[in-house]
Amino acid sequence: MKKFFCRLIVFALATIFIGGAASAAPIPLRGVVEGFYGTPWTFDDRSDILEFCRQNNLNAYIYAPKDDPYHRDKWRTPYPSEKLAEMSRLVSVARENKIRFIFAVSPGLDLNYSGTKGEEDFRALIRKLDAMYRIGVRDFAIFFDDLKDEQGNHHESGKNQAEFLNRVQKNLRGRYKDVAPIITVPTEYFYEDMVKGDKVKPYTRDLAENLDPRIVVLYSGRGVVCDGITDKELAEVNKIFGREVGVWWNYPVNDYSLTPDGNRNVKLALGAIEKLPTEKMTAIFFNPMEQVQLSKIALATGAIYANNPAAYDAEQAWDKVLQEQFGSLAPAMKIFAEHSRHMENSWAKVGPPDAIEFATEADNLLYDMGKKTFVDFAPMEKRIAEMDRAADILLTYLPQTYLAECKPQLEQLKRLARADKVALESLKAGRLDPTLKILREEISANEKQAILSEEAARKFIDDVIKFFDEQDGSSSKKK
Ligand code: LTM
Repeated sequence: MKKFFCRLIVFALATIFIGGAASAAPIPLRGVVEGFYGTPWTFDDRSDILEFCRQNNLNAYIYAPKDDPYHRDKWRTPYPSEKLAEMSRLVSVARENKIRFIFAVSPGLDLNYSGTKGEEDFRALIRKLDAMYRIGVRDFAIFFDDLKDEQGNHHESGKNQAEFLNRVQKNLRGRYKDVAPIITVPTEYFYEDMVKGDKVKPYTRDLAENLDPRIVVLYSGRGVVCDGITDKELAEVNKIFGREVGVWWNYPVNDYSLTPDGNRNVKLALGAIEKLPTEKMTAIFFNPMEQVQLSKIALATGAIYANNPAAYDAEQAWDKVLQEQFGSLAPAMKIFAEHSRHMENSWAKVGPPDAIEFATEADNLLYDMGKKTFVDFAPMEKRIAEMDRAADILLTYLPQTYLAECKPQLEQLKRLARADKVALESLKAGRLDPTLKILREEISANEKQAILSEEAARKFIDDVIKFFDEQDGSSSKKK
């Protein structure tokens, strides 16, 4: 009997231990891809991020800034000596922090695949990678994303690209025994672009069929910027490529416009990473914002996710990270960040909804007003006052490095709080205060620099104006 109990305990402990250990398995390759459009990070930003990666148990960084001319537009041109020297220092910082420094080139805009020009281009690319090898880089990536023309077409052959990538990989790994398998992003890099109906499109099919199975493929989910990836979706793409693909995750990147006027970087993505696969994955890279300090909120939650996907709880991780990064300013920062998490336009949708409680309370309030039942204004009053106070606290006490990244957004938060207050007072008084429309215009004018809380604090202003407009409409009809 004693023996039986001993075995039972050993079995229970083993189950807990093995079960726990299995679910706690980190994604093997996990890190940051500096892959956004806009002003590339500086040497100091990158050094800071490499240290941040170590502190958060991320193990890789991909150098792929779209607007570094030597990465994409002028990919054939070697880095000038001072840039190379800077890169060399960066590679040392990565090594000191035990972070894999992955150097990427995006040659797809004008790469030749065959003939004399093809041969010259292959040599030019190898020269570029060799220069990086000499300064200590051992990981390389060749990206083919974003090559579509105005009509949404691309002219790449999947087979040509695969053969090109295979040749690069063979050349490098033939000469250097310490170079890791290369990483790529295809031209059709999101699921909805890989398939037509229930068929894999020819480009993706040919790429997948011909690509060396050791080459790591990254993709961005159902869309370019999308609302999560399920385990099933990931399995589907694994099947297409006949390997475990990795993820290039487009949050918190904010280099795309949220409004038709084309202004980028105006909304900050300050939420947690969420809705990503919980089962086995080979690699994940988070694409950040130009705003390096504020990117760390989402990146740190991404690190928690990548170190234990099965146990990840986005809201919990978000709270923890805000506390760690902002200390006594965390409560104010949480209010600000709550109004700036969701990114959505006609083709992009990602991030938890903004200020859910504010939005729900505002809707309920207007509903009750419409029904002419008892309305309790106090909770909303408190919420708006907190918003205003949070903006003041952050404008006063945030360190300059952070403030430089979010002053327009904090000032806009303050404008929203002021207008929301006038909106609420109007509801209380039963008539629209005309200053609300002036405040709304001021907010709209500033949306070229700063957008927040479109479906919560910002919407409340429109909804209240509409409420009174409708009332005026129905009372004039009655007359
Ligand atoms: O997502 C990928 C693979 N490529 C580009 C990124 O460089 C860009 O930052 C994001 C977000 O706009 N979209 C892309 O298509």
